[in-house]
Amino acid sequence: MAAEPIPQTRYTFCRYCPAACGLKVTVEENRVLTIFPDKQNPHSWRDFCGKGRTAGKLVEHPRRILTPMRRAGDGYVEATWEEALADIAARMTALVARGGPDAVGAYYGNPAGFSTSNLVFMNAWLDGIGTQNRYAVGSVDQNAAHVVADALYGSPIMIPTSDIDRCDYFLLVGANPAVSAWNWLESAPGGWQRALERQRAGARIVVVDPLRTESADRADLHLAVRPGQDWALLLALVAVILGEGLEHRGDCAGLVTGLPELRALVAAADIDDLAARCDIPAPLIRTVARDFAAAPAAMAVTRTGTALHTSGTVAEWLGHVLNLVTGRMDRPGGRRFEPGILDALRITALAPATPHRSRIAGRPLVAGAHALSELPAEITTPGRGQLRALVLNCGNPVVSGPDGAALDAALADLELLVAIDVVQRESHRHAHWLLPATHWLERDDLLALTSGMHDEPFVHYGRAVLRPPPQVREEWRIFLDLALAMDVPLFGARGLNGFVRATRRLAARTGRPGLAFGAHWVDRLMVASARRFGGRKPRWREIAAAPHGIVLGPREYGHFRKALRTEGKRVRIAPPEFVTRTRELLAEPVPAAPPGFPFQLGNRRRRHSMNSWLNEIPGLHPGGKRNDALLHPDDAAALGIADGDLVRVSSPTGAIELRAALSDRPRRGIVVVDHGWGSRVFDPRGGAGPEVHGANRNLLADATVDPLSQTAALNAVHVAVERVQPSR
Ligand SMILES: Nc1nc2c(c(=O)[nH]1)N[C@H]1C(S)=C(S)[C@@H](COP(=O)(O)OP(=O)(O)OC[C@H]3O[C@@H](n4cnc5c(=O)[nH]c(N)nc54)[C@H](O)[C@@H]3O)O[C@H]1N2
Ligand SMILES: Nc1nc2c(c(=O)[nH]1)N[C@H]1C(S)=C(S)[C@@H](COP(=O)(O)OP(=O)(O)OC[C@H]3O[C@@H](n4cnc5c(=O)[nH]c(N)nc54)[C@H](O)[C@@H]3O)O[C@H]1N2
Ligand code: SF4
Ligand SMILES: [Mo]
Repeated sequence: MAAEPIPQTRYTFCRYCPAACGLKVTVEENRVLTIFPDKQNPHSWRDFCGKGRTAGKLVEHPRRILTPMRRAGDGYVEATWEEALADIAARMTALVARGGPDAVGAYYGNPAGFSTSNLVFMNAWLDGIGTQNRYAVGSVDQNAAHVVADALYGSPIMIPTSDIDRCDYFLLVGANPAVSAWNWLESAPGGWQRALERQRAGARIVVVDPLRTESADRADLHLAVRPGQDWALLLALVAVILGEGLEHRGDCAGLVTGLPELRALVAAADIDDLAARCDIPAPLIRTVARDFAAAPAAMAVTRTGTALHTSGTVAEWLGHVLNLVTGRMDRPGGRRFEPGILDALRITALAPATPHRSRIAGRPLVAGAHALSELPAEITTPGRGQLRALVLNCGNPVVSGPDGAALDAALADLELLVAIDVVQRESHRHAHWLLPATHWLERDDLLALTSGMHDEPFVHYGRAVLRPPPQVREEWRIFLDLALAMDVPLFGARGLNGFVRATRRLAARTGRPGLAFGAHWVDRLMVASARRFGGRKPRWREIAAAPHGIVLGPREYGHFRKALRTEGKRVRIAPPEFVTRTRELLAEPVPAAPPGFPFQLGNRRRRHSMNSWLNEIPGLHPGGKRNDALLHPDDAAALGIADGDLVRVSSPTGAIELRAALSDRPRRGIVVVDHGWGSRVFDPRGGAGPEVHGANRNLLADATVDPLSQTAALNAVHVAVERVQPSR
């Protein structure tokens, strides 16, 4: 009689969002039975959500790509890896021979950031080719934070973390942590619950958002700012603090340079004018400024709501300035610098990107990549350097980025489009090749390069809990194989390819696959260069043997100053380009709505969506798999729109149709549409029609960017709203 299969319990961490929640997974015959939070995880035990709970459903997605698939007419046929790699390598090599290295490029999306091996090997391959056609999700997300960190602190990745448990005053600007968890370029597991605990102990929470969000519901004060005008609010707060002498004398004298330039800027600003711009009464701004400055511990936190605007970098900068002038950097309850297990600042500085300006727009790289909004023109405009072959690595930019229609048309124009993904989504519809990627439940990932984003010194080697389907491969392996097949030197370093081949031969001869060069080598190298904690270096063996991860020590203060990569280790508080741009904003009126487009398009996330994916997963969004147009009842009444009516939301760039939902949560004059919906999921294996839920609000956004960070102004779109038909 065959033995009954026995469920096994395994531990790992979720890689959907930076919270990196520890998971307890029960597995039977290589299938997930249950996923629960890992209460033994010393770092993340407080957090968990339905996305992590249902992760097994994406693994078993009925439309999952399970083998390489080659386009054949309107459909796809299965192919072997040998065929895929040979064809892609030959075509890319020919394109490079014809048009130079920039003929081949890549866009990488958000999930790539949760896999160190993916990013390391993708860059090794791109460096081998020598292409500058690199595009990243940062230009629809976090570029403002990189640009500000680089200018103020001397490294684009020197991003502060939130010291939540000691904070007395939270100023949350353009963030909705009740839904999105406390993360952007930082992560504080259970961050929102921890902030609420502080509130119960007397701390105050102020939420700045044009929408009364779930976070605003719990706040002591909600400021319904005019969208895109956070910079004016933050500048006014700084002006009050400096004007009334409420600044932290020690830090203003000893930690920063450029204070006279900052003072000159705020002296030129008029609080009443700024108040009118952000539409928050001046007396209220003064109160917030005084309370913030007087709180024993406080932090200002800025996020995507402020960043996705043409003024995003200025707002992000002024958020840092507010913390700096009130002495909140590197003090309990403020914003700390967490060095992480590796000196990532030094590692990135060792391998700086070659300075490069984009061919058409002439803009520099930000954190090693060009802006997504430039991609369509770089594909369609002839000339040397024209992009002809593109890899989409964990991305869905047609839905997550601006002007998806233009990008979709450009992708159709490529000679070669390769998508590495779990399923075929909207952006992959013109792909010549679909390459099957592992789900994170099927791969090992070391939280290494991003460990400084966590709010305490933490390391976790997340193990695969499932064996991947036989033809599914990890991204690092795909990039390594492509580099070998194209015969381009990995990392741009001569000699490495020969070494890799030699290790592969050795592995084959000895029957020990671990001897072949791969991601686990890089993981070990990283641990070998780890910092000391409590006088001791963490060792590979102990990290590899710790299923719940290891908190390496207490939260420490004092690393911020040491980590600065500026002259004299002083923060450059008033970079001239930020000051100049602020003066420009001060000289301009609040951007007026173009005729015919009186509304501003707001944006939201939902607890159970992850940007443009997971919406189709069964069991998530029981309330309805679609996004609505959220309108204030007074605005709706003026337009003759009732709850549930079908409405058309249009801009000069595009139009979408969806249902109206009336609510007093948005401020008047905005219509809020959740992003990430309206992405088709195709069925390349089964050939069934696409599945789609909701509408893609980013079709309404054009290629306008914040000039300082090149971030798409996705939250600054002006639109019209009209009723299409009465509700049934
Ligand atoms: N209007 C508006 N637009 C926004 C935002 C907003 O707030 N408002 N937010 C922006 C932000 S913050 C972000 S981060 C971007 C996201 O932009 P993107 O990263 O381009 O898009 P995602 O929707 O995250 O798509 C991720 C893709 O990766 C695939 N994937 C998931 N896991 C893996 C894996 O392990 N390997 C591989 N190879 N593929 C995988 C998914 O199936 C999906 O197709 O969207 C931005 N767009
Ligand atoms: N459930 C879930 N969690 C996620 C994600 C997800 O897709 N789903 N994505 C993850 C990712 S990639 C990221 S980067 C983080 C993002 O984390 P957050 O930045 O906190 O993201 P949101 O929840 O979109 O909150 C942004 C808020 O900004 C507001 N806003 C819009 N325009 C303006 C404005 O002009 N000024 C101000 N002050 N506010 C404005 C919106 O109304 C919204 O409430 O979340 C992560 N966590
Ligand atoms: S998606 Fe949910 S379970 Fe996964 S890391 Fe984020 S908060 Fe945790
Ligand atoms: Mo993001």
